[in-house]
Amino acid sequence: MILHVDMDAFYASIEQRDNPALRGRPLVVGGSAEGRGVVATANYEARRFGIHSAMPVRKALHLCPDLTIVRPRMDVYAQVSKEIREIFESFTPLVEPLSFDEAFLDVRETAHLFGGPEQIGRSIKETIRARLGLVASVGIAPNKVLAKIASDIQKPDALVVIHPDQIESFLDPLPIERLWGVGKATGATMKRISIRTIADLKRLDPDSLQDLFGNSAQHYWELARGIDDRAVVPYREAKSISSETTFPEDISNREDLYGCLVYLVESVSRRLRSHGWKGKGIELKVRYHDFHSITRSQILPNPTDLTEELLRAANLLFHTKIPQDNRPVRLLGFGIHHLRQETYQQLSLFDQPKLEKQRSLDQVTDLIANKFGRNAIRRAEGNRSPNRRDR
Ligand code: DCP
Ligand code: MG
Repeated sequence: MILHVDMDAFYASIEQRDNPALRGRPLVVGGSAEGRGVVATANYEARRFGIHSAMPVRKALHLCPDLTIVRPRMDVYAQVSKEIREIFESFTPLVEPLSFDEAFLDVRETAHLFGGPEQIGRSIKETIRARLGLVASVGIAPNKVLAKIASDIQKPDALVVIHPDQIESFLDPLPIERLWGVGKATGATMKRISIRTIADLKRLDPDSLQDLFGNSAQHYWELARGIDDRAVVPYREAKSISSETTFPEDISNREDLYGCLVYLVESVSRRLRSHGWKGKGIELKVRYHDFHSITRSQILPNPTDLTEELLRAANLLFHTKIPQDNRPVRLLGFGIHHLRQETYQQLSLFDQPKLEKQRSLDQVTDLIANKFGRNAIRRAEGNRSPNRRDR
């Protein structure tokens, strides 16, 4: 399970904590009313007047003449942010901060140590309250998108759990604005064609989605079903390199598909070397004709930048973790994450000569490819890729 933790009225709650005279009254943290200051956040008392983030302070005062306006103290908020992150990290090393006041936590490996995901959620809330005098909302769900929606839906002071068998009944009735990443413009587009709830969105078939949303079609198809397989990536390991191909025509033959994978691995590992990075995590993504996608990942014992090693790992993932059926595939992707700049070599003496040979081979092929182009030199089992998107 993934947790999403988000502090309630973050800046405003800190101001009220530090100044008891402000408690129980409508308050915003923001710029000056004389200038063109905007509201950074409003406490829940002020929200009752319709005041919200990004509203001009002048307008907020108009809505609530009694409003207290406090200037931000960013250094204090940064310190609190650091303290909540330490609390998160006492429950799992896999913490991905999204902003000052929110983070995803992957607790799949550590939940059993603390009495399960729900108990972790409660303990985090209690620890934040006891140590920092602040209130957090927690969403717990099988993935990031759902956890993010869950933490928001009953704010403030909420703890919302979505179990796998509740995903559909939870999502279906929600207004589409609840979907993470659906902004005002997309929301308005959807409403024009009578898509108001997530259930409405789910009824659109892939072709209509493609017509309406182009490149984002896949994204919305998955969102509407609560599908999201992105990993929680701790901040310091956030760097990644990947490359993916959408084929001009779907590929059903597994050998052809493997050829494309070899191509992708070669180009990703070349880019890895050009940055002087090594990577430890590899990820394979397959999207089928009907928009279903699967990703399979693996952590290698040691970080590497050798094409041969990455290829071997990708080969194994491909042949053991991807169904070897003939379902037509529309997109294939390969990525490397957990990157770091490696200045020393950590090799067993035993492997050294073989690895040195691989390194020389990579150096020579990189030189040739840089000079004469990508297709001048490639592995025999690799395909040329007609259409590639790099990230
Ligand atoms: N913030 C800002 N400008 C915005 C939005 C937010 O400066 N347009 C700042 C102030 C918030 C903090 O970021 O306190 C966290 O943002 P949230 O969206 O989580 O809002 P709050 O924590 O204030 O309220 P909520 O209880 O809805 O999470
Ligand atoms: Mg918040």
